[in-house]
Amino acid sequence: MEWSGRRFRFTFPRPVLVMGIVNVTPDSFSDGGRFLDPGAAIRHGLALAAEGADLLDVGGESTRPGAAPVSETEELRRVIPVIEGLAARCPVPISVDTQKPGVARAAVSAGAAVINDIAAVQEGSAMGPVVAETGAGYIAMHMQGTPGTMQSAPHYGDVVAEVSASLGRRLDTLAREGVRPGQVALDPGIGFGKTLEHNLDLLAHWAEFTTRGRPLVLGVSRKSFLGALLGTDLGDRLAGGLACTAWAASQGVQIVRTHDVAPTVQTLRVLEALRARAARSRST
Ligand code: YH5
Repeated sequence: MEWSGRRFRFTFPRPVLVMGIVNVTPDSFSDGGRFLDPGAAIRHGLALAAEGADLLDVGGESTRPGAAPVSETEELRRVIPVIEGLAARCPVPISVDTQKPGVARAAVSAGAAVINDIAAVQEGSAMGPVVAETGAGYIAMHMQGTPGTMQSAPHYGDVVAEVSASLGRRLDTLAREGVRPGQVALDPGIGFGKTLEHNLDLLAHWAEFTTRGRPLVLGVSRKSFLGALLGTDLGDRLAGGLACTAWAASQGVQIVRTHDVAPTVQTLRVLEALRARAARSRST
């Protein structure tokens, strides 16, 4: 299996890729706006790459439940200088976390290799043609509702079957719009229009998503469901996130999106050593 675009190529099987989060928002849950200054965001991205990030995900719109939408002009003002700065200084592919086709197009012009779209399954998404025309990689994430409404009353019959079917329909639509399947990675969208039980079902049955034949992205870093499970604040969810990473790695995941690159890299290195060892005969 391969995931590639005009500026990048990853061939699987290979060790799980780590995508480091670079927030450029004043109201971000986790970083409290520390990186609104482009210079600080660029330094943070470079530090994550030095910790072993394989991709850097730059986002300028908070998607916390109920967060106010950001105008296209403001989102461009936040992310473009950071993408330009990182692309000039850093060899790892950059993704742009945006729902807006205009921001995605400008981000690719500024050097981004991947479009990370949390609104991929929204009715009337206009992102497909941008992915087709730019040749960028694409992460299609599932969300029920919109960030403004998604946590009010998430509802599914069979959450795993419905999320998988929704991602499958998105793959079909993208193909009709001229996107190569090899450009696309899929993300069940942990925390996006899901209750705690829905999130646990998606993780517990993660292996079912591997049947789509596309790389899978896991995003659990510091999320509320970990707080609900553990009774911990934002600053105390790392171990919970690493447990999810280890579980997903055992079930089949290709990309893990995280704020905490160094501990995630360490976790995955140990898992990889164990996986390689288990495939061999025992020493005597
Ligand atoms: C994702 O899962 N998530 S932004 C609330 C938090 C902490 C973190 C309550 N973009 C994903 O990270 N893109 C976001 O604490 C994403 N997959 C992909 N592909 C939300 C986020 C967060 C929200």
